[in-house]
Amino acid sequence: MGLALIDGFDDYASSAGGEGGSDAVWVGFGSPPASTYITGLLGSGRALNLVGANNTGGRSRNFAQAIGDGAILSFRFKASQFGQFALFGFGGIFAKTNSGGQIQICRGGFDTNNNTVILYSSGNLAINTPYFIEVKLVGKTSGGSLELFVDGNSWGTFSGQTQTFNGISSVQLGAGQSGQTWAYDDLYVLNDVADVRLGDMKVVTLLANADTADADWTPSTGTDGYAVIDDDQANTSDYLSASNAGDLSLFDFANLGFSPATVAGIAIETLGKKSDAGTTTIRNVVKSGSAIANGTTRSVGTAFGYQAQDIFPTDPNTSAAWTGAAIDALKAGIERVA
Ligand SMILES: [Ca+2]
Ligand SMILES: [Ca+2]
Ligand SMILES: [Ca+2]
Repeated sequence: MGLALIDGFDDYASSAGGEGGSDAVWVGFGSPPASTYITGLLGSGRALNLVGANNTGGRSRNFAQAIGDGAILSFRFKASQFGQFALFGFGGIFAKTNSGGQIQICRGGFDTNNNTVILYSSGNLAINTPYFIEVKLVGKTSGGSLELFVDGNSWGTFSGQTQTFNGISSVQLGAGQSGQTWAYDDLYVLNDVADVRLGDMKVVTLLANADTADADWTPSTGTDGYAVIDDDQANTSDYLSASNAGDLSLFDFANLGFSPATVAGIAIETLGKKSDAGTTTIRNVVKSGSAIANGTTRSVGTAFGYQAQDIFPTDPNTSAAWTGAAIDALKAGIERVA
């Protein structure tokens, strides 16, 4: 149970299709919308702003781990216009809207044709208005269930066959017709419908702002490690490198600047590559107090790519939920494992 994916869309490279851009993890299919970024839908950070190309195209992101039949998708959303176009997909359902802003959730593939509507929303979305949408899905060929929430209110339920297959492994985002812009922000997925819906949450991105005593990785320029990874928009023009197994660098990160009522978890995602033949594995590391938590050890390829996220739902120092103070004090970074 817990978080399977967090994406605040804040720190992708300015060129969505380049190294470090969001298109590397939100992979286009069909006639995919163009990925651009706008100011975050709560007024800070960034949001993914998809510019429609074709209603049968979208962008898809897989979860790091399979999450079984039941999950909850949550995200903030704003559209410039509605029509009979694909809004989001989740497992084997997809949602479209009519021109009045009603959400219609279908069983079938990510397009607008020849699919069975299984849920008509009880309310209508308005254009140019941010909403927080939650979709609680048991995705099965029989015995499934579906509930749609908008701004915390139930907008409809369905029980029965929700999908043409069992299981949920990815989420898709659409953008409607050419010229329409559909923006997404603060997206997260809970991997079990038994999880309590977290509701309207904000994803905050913190950047490294100081080195620590653990400083084995070498900056490509200058002497401060943090200074090559503190990019507000990810870039690969400067970077850290490590040659030896066991090399570890941990960094201080900027403070939140506010006191969160609750913290559902933190995620670390690394953009990296190797420059030589042979096995190269790395892992993300979080240090809280004197407690260390390691992410999954993963191989890196020869082209810059994002590693799958490591999500730490609890503070390793307390085994309880993170507090704002603990996040402000944490150190995090990267270890070369082999
Ligand atoms: Ca954001
Ligand atoms: Ca950099
Ligand atoms: Ca800090």
